[in-house]
Amino acid sequence: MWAAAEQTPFSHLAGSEFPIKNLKLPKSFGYGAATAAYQIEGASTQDGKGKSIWDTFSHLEPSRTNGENADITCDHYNHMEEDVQLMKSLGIETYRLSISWSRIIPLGGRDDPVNEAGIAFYNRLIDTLLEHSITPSVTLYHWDVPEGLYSKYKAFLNTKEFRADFERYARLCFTRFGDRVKSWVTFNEPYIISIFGHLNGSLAPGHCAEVGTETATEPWLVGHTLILSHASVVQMYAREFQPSQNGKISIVLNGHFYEPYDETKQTDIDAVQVRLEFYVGWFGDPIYLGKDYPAVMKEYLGARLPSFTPDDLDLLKVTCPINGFYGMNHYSTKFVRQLMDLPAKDDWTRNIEESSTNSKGEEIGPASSMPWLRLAPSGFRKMMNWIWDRYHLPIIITENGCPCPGEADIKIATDDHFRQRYLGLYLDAISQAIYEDGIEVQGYYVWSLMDNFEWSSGFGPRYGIVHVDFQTLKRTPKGSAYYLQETFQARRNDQTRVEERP
Ligand code: GBH
Repeated sequence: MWAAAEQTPFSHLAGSEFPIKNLKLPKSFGYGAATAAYQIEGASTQDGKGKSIWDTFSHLEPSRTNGENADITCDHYNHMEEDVQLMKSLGIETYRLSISWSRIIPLGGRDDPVNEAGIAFYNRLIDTLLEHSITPSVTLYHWDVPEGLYSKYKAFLNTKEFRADFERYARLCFTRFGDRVKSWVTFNEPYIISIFGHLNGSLAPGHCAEVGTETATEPWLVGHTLILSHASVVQMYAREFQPSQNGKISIVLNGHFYEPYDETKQTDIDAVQVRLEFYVGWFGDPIYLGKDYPAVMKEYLGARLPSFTPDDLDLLKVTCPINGFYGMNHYSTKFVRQLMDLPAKDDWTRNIEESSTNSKGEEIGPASSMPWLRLAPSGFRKMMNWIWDRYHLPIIITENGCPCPGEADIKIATDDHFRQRYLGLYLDAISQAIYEDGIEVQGYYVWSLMDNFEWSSGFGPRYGIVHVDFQTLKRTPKGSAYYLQETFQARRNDQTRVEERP
C-alpha cells in the first residue's frame, strides 16, 4: 500500500518519515473526540426510546445501508462509563456528542411526552464526563429526526411545524442540561441533510428522483428550514439561557476545499469560488453574516431557492453575532470543473463537476479507504483561510479524520500509519494557519472516538482512533489514539513550543 503511494507525486505526504513530530500548537488549543448518537449508542428501543428516520432507513428492504443497521452498533448506551474512562486514559479533554431527539421525546413533537429515562442517560453521561474533567460539547441534531415528525409532516419540508418542534426540543435540552453544558451546536452539516437526504437520497430520509420526490426544490427548502430553525434557537438561547448559563452556541458546517480541474481555464478557476459559495456560503452567509443567500445561488436557482422575508432577515441579523464560533467539519479536497452542457433540472452545483483527479491525470492526494477522502492538507489550510476571510470568527475543527486503506485487516487496525500521517499533517496545517496566517483556531475534535456505524456504508469504513470489535464490543485503542495523546501532551508540557498568536 505504501509502496504504491510513494511512487506518486505526493510521496512527501505519504512519506516514510511518519508520524509528524514536534507540532507547534498553542497551549490553550483544545483536544477532543467526536461521535454521533445514532452511530454509537445502539439500544434502539431500550428505556422507551422512540424511532428516528435512521431506524426506519437502516431497516429498508432492499437495504440502503450495506445490509446493516445501528440497533446495537457500539452499544455505547450500555458502555457509557467504560467509554468515558477510556477517553480519560487517552488524554481527551473535550467530547463532542449528539443527543438522540427521539430518546428524550419519543414522538418528537412539542406536545408529545418527555421520556425521563432518556434524559437520565444524558444526565449520567454529562456528569460522568465532568467527573473525569472532560468538557461536553452537545450537538442537538446529528441526522436522526424522530420518525413521528417525519410521518406527520415530512420533518424539514414543513418549516413552520419543524421549527416549533425543534424549538421545544432545544428548550428541553437547555433546561435540563444547560447548567453543565456550555457548548452547543444546533445542526450537524445542513448541506448533507439537504443534498444527501433530499436530492441523491443516500442518507435518510432517502428522498431522490428514483422514489419520485421533488429533487429540484426539496433540498433548498430543507436548507431554509434548517437556517431559520437554527436562528430561532440561537435567539431563544441568548434570551432565556445564556444570561444564567453562559454557554456558547453555533452550527457545524462541512465542506471540501477545491482546486481547478484545469488551471489554465478561467472557468475552472472561477468554479472554485462558486462551488464554495454553493456548499458553505449557502448556510454560512445567512447564519454568520446575517445576509441573504450568495448572489450566485439566487441568480442560478431562481424560484427554486426560497426567499427570506424581511422578518427572517431581521432575525438573521440579530442572531448572527451571537454565534460563538465557526464549527468546521473538514476531511478532504477535490478538483472542480465547469461543465458547459445543459445541466439537469435538479442541478445543485451550477453545473460544476467534482473529481479527485485533474486534467493532467494527477490525483489530489493519496486515497483513504473512501475514494473521496484523500490526504490533502494544503487544501485544509486554504479552507481555514477562506472561512476566516469570509466570516472572521474563531474556528473550531468539529470533525476531521479518515479510515485507513485496508483497515478491515486487523494489523492495520491498530498500526494505523495512514491515519497517524493524515492526522499529523492536518494538525500541521492548523499550526500553519495559526502561526503563519494569523487565523484563530481554538480546538480540534478527531472523528471519531471509536469505529461506528458509518451511515449508508454500514460498518465498512472505520474512522475510530479506537478499534471496536462489533462481535464482542471490545474497544482497543489504535496507534493514532496514542499519537494524538502524545502530540497534545507535548503541547501542554513543552513550554518552548508555546507561543502567543501573532
Ligand atoms: C461527517 O459527514 C459526519 O458528520 C459523520 O457523522 C460521518 O461519520 C463522518 O463525516 C464520516 O463520513 O459523494 O464525494 O460528496 C461527512 C459528510 C457525506 C462527506 C458523504 C462525503 C460523500 C462524498 N460526508 N460525502 S461525495
